[in-house]
Amino acid sequence: MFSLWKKKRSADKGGSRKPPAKANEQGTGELRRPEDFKCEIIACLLSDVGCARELNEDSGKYVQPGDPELLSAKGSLLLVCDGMGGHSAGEVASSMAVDVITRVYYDDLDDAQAALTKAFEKANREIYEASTKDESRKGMGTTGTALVLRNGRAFAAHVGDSRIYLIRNEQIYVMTQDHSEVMEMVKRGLLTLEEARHHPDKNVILRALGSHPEVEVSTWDAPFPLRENDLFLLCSDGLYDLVEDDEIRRLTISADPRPACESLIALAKERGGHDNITVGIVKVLGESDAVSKPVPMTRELEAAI
Ligand SMILES: [Mn+2]
Repeated sequence: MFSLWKKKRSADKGGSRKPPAKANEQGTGELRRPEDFKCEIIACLLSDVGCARELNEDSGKYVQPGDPELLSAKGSLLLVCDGMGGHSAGEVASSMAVDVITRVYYDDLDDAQAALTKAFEKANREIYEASTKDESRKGMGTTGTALVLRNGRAFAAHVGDSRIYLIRNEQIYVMTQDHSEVMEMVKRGLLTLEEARHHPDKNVILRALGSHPEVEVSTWDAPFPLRENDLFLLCSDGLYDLVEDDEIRRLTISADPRPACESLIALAKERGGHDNITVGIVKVLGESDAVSKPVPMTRELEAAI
C-alpha cells in the first residue's frame, strides 16, 4: 500500500489553467545524431522560502563538471527536492537527497541513466534509515526530480510531485507525471486536469524518497534528444500551484535563466507564496555559442536555503 503524504499547504488559489500539452513530444527535423550536437548550456537555480512558511524545506542543486571527461561521461545535473516532515525534518530530508543523489550519481561508473536511478534509490534508503533512527525525524521524506543533460541528450529521474517542463518552439510540455492522488484520479478518468488543480486532496502525494525502504523511481523510456534553444524548467509545487503553465512558458522564454527564475518566483510570491518555491532553468545554446567558449570550470549552484 502507498502511504499518503499530506503536505502542508494553505488555501487553494482560484483561476484556471489549460491541461498540459502532450509530454515527450520531440517534433521533427532533427537530422544530426544527438551525440554530435555539442551544445553549451546555461543554467540558474533559485529557491525562496515564500511568504507563509518559516523554513525553506526545498533544496536544489545544479552541477556542471569542469573536467571534460566527466562532463562527457555524466553530463550536467539539475535537481529539485521538496521535503516534508515535522519540525525541520523536511529540510533534512531534501538536503540529504540532494547530497546523496549528487555524490552517488557522479561516483558511479555505470551507464548514466542507471547511475541516476541508483542514486535515487540510495537517497531513499539513507533518508528512510535516518528517519527510523531519530524520533524527531520520523516520517520525513522528500520529492526528487532530476534532469541530466549529456552529449546532446536529456534523461530524468522522478519521485513525487516536483516537475520538469520543456519549452520548445514556444510550446510548453510537462515531462513528468506527478505521483499524486489527484493524478491517479485523472488517469482513471475520474477528474479532469483542471479539476485536479483545485481538488482538496491535490497535496496528497503517493511516492516520496524516504517514506519506505524501497522506492519506485520514474524515468523516461529513452534519452530525449536535445535541440538548440530548448529550455528545461524544474520546479517544486510552490511554483506551479500559483503560476499557470502558460505564464511559466512566457516568463521562461522572455529572459535568460537567472532573471526568468527571479520573475517566476516573484510572481508566485505576489500571489501569496503559501509554499516554498524552487525553480531551476537550463537553456541549451547552439553550437556556434558553444565553440567560442572554453571548457567550463566545475560549476555548482546550491539553491539558497
Ligand atoms: Mn512544496
